[in-house]
Amino acid sequence: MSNLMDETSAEDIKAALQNSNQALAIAKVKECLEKAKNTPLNIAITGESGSGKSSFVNGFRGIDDWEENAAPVGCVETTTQVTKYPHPSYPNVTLWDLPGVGTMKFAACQYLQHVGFQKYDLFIIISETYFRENDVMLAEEIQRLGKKFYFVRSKIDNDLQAMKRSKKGLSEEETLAQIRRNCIEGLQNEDSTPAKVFLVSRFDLHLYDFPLLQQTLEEDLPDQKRYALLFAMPNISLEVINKKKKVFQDEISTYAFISACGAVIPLPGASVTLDLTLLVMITGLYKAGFGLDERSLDRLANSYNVPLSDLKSVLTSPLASQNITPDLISELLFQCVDTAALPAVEEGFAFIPVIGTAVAATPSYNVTEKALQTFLDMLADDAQRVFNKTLGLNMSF
Ligand SMILES: Nc1nc2c(ncn2[C@@H]2O[C@H](COP(=O)(O)OP(=O)(O)OP(=O)(O)O)[C@@H](O)[C@H]2O)c(=O)[nH]1
Ligand SMILES: [Mg+2]
Repeated sequence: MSNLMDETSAEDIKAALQNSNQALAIAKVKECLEKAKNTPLNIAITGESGSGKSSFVNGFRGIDDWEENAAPVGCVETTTQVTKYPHPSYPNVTLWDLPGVGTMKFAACQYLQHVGFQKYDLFIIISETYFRENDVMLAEEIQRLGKKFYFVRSKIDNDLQAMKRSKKGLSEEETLAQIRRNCIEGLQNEDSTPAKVFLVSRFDLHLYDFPLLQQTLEEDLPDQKRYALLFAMPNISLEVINKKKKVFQDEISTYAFISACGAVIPLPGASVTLDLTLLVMITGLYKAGFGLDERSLDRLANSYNVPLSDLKSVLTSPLASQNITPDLISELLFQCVDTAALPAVEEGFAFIPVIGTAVAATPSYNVTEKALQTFLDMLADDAQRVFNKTLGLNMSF
């Protein structure tokens, strides 16, 4: 079954089908997908005043510092409040902008109680120079409380600029290695294993260690939260786009199953019945997941300072460039699936009591599966084009 479905749910669905209770099976599948979509992920961002916490919160959510819902950046007055910033497209993913431990005049354990450490899945500790005693104590306390932490060294673009100006003759790689070494040495004590430090520029998230940070967080999170993170991530690499595609791909059979079970709408001119509204919904999920909806494209254009019209000019799929409606979906269905070649009568899938074999034999299932695969390919290709356009690359597909 789907990536997003736990074993207990899969068993419940099987049992419902074995009892010929299709309505219950569909309700269960929908419930699972809903649960996966709403899995909360809470990321706490902490660090000294001015280290770039709010900028990181914005960059991570793929929004510009000057947007309406942005965390205020470059403020003279440091906030002592914990502030919540939900992701604009995936509000189940929240970044929490915390005051720095140094600004609170608390010991690490009191600080963590004060900011309500229980609600966070992980902590990111940011510094624009090197990590201080406060940061190390905070990390130890986070670990003692059974949570994970990650050190981020911010404003790497500034360091690289400064190195160029200094005429010391260090290459970019040598400069990065030196910064990394300095940070790690500062964090080391006799009995600790070497810390990992991720070098990041808020303005170039696709460069340096941000992709590695994203991958590390993903690997450390349990399944449901991993998917929540993946979809909230800006498309900072082709790999991220491919990972999103893979998760959607693994769900196709589940969606096709629901569509075939809930096959109430005859597709005009064809011998199959489909749940077209469901296809509209799923294709909408793909579009939003790849950041191809109007709001996400607009945010991307703002963040990278590129004209929105340039980004839109590379979209080739009508699913990306137009509103997704039942009419558009059925039009595309006729283009991508040979519906006329399908048998006129559907087999009753309730008689075969196992998911997969039960429904996979029906034309509705086959049409939905083929259609979703084609729609997914179209949208993933457009996401790649937009990514390449954004970075000013000239890769051909
Ligand atoms: N060049 C560069 N500047 C950055 C980067 N990240 C943040 N800044 C700048 O650093 C300054 C402080 O950034 P903020 O994000 O406001 O820092 P903060 O940690 O939230 O600050 P407080 O809320 O005051 O504690 C702003 O002028 C940002 O534009 C970065 O990666 N590169
Ligand atoms: Mg701030």
